[in-house]
Amino acid sequence: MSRIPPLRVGGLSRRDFLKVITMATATMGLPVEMVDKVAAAVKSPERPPVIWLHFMECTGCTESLLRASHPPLARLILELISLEYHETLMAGAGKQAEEALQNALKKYRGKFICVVEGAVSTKDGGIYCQIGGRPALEILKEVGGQAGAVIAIGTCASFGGVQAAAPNPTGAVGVSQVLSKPVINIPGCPPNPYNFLSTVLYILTFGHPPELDDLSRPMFAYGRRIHDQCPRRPHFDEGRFVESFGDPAHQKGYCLYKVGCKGPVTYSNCPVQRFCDVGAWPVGSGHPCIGCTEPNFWDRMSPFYHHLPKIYIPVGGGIRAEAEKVGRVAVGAAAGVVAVHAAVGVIKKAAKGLKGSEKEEG
Ligand code: FSX
Ligand code: SF4
Ligand code: F3S
Repeated sequence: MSRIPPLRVGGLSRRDFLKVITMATATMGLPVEMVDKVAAAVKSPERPPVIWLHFMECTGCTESLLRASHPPLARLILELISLEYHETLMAGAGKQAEEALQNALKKYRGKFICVVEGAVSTKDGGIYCQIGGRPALEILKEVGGQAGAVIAIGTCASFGGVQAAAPNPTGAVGVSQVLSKPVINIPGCPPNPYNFLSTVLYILTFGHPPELDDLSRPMFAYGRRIHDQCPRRPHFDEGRFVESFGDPAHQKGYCLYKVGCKGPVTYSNCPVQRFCDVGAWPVGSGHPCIGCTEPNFWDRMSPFYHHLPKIYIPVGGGIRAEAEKVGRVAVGAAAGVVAVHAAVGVIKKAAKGLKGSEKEEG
């Protein structure tokens, strides 16, 4: 950042700007010294064009990004990218919207980021999810196929989500099961907006995506189990469990394992990267984690209020190896990290050639 700091950055007060950037830098697991570098990437006029597709979902992913209770985060995301098409946010509708999509495809072919929200129906030619009379399956192939990089936001787009729960009547799948190119997954139902923002910021700052796990999720956000970061963990280790909701143990904030917590087999940063301004997250609010960042969680993690059969309550502390096996069951294709790096490199280069933004600096 400059020595004489501007009062406003990209429409945000300098205070709000720094707050969001510092949080995003911490989310990436980077030291505080990197805040300057990340801030410089945000202030750069290179804004990657984004085409944002909506398929089978509840729109909670967009809602969690843009919720009114935290406007600086939403504003920064909208400043950071050049949103060319987004059905929830755009003013145009019908033919006008279709035109906007086609124009953006022509203008930014191979250079835009395709963000997908929602699962894709594949059964019977994908007819169970259509937009403007076209199956989502066809739209995804057309748009995703021309994108420089693809990000699946939310568990629906990453792994199919609730739509893919048994018996999955529409043949719903995640984006990576349709496209034959790498996809970065940001799961969660809904995902934490900072995980999305930090992923985009990481790409803009370093010119390549962050390290990904075997399910193509950024390691900085999904590299550790809920259970290993949970403030209730000392109760688990000491065998202090909630037996039923509302009992004295629940009121004392004991471990929720026996009432169904899937934290031992769920990989996410929820305990440290909480939601909303009040720092809420399921376990912190007294509800078991239902494993919403994991593939097929509607089937694998339910019944939600029963503990996982393969995990034992430890005698003498520690989690048994069985939990590790259950937690790392990979479902669906994991994208190759090298290929993702290459694809995003194209975006970074392309963004350099794009017209600068109108960000305020004064
Ligand atoms: Fe899915 Fe997004 Fe769950 Fe909803 O739109 S990840 S249903 S909370 O939010 O796609
Ligand atoms: Fe926390 Fe759940 Fe693990 Fe208990 S089982 S320590 S509540 S993550
Ligand atoms: Fe989802 Fe569990 Fe986090 S339910 S929001 S992964 S605590």
